[in-house]
Amino acid sequence: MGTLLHFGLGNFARAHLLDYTDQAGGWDVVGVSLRSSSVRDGLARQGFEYDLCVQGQGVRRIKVLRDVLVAPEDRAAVFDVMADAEIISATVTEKGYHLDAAGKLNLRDPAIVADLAGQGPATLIGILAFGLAERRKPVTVLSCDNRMENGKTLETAVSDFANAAGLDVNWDAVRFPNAMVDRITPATTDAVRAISGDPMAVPTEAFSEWVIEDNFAGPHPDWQGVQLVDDVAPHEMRKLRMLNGAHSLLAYAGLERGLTYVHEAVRDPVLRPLVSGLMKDAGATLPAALQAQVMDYAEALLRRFENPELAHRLDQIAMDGSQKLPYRFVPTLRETGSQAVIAGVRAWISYCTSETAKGRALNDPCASEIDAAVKQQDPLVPLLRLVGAEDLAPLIRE
Ligand code: CS2
Repeated sequence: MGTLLHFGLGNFARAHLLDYTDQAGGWDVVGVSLRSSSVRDGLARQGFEYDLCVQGQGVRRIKVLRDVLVAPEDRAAVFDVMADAEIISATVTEKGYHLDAAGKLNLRDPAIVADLAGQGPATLIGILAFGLAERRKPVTVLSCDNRMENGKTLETAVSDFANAAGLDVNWDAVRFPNAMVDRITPATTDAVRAISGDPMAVPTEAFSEWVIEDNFAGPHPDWQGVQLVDDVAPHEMRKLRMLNGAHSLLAYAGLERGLTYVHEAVRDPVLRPLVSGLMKDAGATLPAALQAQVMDYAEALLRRFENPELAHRLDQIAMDGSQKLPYRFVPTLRETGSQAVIAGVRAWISYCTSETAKGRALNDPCASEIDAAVKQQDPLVPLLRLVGAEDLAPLIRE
């Protein structure tokens, strides 16, 4: 029996890591919500259990959660669990790392500045740095977020924070494995709640994949079906550039064409060839060892996207574009000049411009910078600078 402390209890965590860990058995999970108490309150009313509604496979009752804490109000309890947990994991989405366009911790980010002020941390980065400084025994910190080198990125961010805060961490005892995570998990709709009868139900697809760098400081659950590998990068590149790149193209271009769901956009006669082209171009950037599987992987993605049962909303995917596009679009664009990715970038720019024109606040940590950029005479370069691609403006300019 071990203890896993997990930060971020959004639908993806509850459909992915918690499902794998529930099925593995033998481990306790304590969850931590970083922002609101709604998930804790909802789960507490039902013994921290919930229905996982797996499309085509029925409902699985997930019972692995022992408790849910809310930071910062339960900060002391979080540090108590962190002192002994064998694994600390996180799904806080890309914006939860508080990084700049270069992928480094933004020490001027107001939330990071507040944590450095020493009144008690509220961000994942600050909580990890202060918590790790209080322990000396081995621990694995496992990022389950959707970005390249998620473990290395988290390690660097926590290290930069610890240095800025003057914290002494026993880094020899801490491992930050990289991991590729994959399971399409839409937001829960009223229809899902009504069908399952569980207000905390989570809808997801049958497909699930988890590839983790075999770099643990100690024991881990016997997760069934997980691949432990020496190098996760090829798996991350394939998933982020082909699946997530296609998702972002469908999101912005689909919304522009008045569509609502992924399954509609992927069948749209204009978008279908574009998304197939993006997958092909992204596939061309992958290591030689993966080239033979590109076509089959792309076909499998299209089947998954066509699934109407998931009702996966395009506006859900459209969120946080400034955090997602640097590794979903930019590597393929930089390496291939992909016309499909150019269309995707242009659709993102149109999305930013039209949402701002409608007076709608963008759901993006760079919303204020985007708002300022689209109001400039020439917004192209300032927008591309937000995703680290300002040098590619000549490709995008119409
Ligand atoms: C989606 C991802 O919302 C989004 O940005 O592209 O959440 C996607 O559903 C997952 O990465 C699939 O594994």
